[in-house]
Amino acid sequence: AQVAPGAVHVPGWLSVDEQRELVVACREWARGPVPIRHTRLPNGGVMSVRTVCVGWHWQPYRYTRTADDVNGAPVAEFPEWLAELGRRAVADAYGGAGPWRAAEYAPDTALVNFYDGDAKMGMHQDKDERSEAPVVSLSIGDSCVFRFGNTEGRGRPYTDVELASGDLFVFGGPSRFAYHGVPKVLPGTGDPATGMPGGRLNITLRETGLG
Ligand code: MD5
Ligand code: FE
Repeated sequence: AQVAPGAVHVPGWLSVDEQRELVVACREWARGPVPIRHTRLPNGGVMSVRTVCVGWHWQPYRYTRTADDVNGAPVAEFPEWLAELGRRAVADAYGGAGPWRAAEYAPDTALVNFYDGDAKMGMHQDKDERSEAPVVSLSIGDSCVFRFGNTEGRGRPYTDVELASGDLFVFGGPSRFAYHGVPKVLPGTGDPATGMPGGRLNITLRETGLG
């Protein structure tokens, strides 16, 4: 369903098997070479979600190849199968008619966010990428309330959408730079068969636009 121009929600896009494989991959990335951690913000705050990056390391508010703010290690390589999954996501969400051609989608970073029952993400824009390419978002585990806003500011108007395990969301075109956040996770709503015993996993694929 189109939530706004370029913003498409595809419920139940991932099979339980695909979700389980992604959980295994994310669990491996969470161990290293850069361990998953709560990101520290320059203003002294600490994010409630835990994040591990693949391909490029996001630190507020830039991308680097090494995790200078964690252990200095180079981040894990971005696998080709994940780029292929991203192209399939763009193709299925836009059906050949959206703001981006799936064959030309070449994500080079994934941000893996783990939310426990109390974690939230405040309203923000993703603008550290030097690319207009869409962001592909995959949700696994507990459902959440996802707040999709506007490009002007953190306030109204916004639309609250429930994102459940297996859901795909693609943000492209005019929606790419909209404010958005996760005001709450809904504990106990996941399917243990995915390998997530509790909490929510979100994987976002992006093009950094960096060489
Ligand atoms: C999440 N993650 O559920 C979300 C999914 C993040 C983040 O927000 O920055 O790690 S990605 C949602 C997103 C990305 C790019 C644009 C828009 C939404 N949007 O225009 O609404 O953990
Ligand atoms: Fe974001």
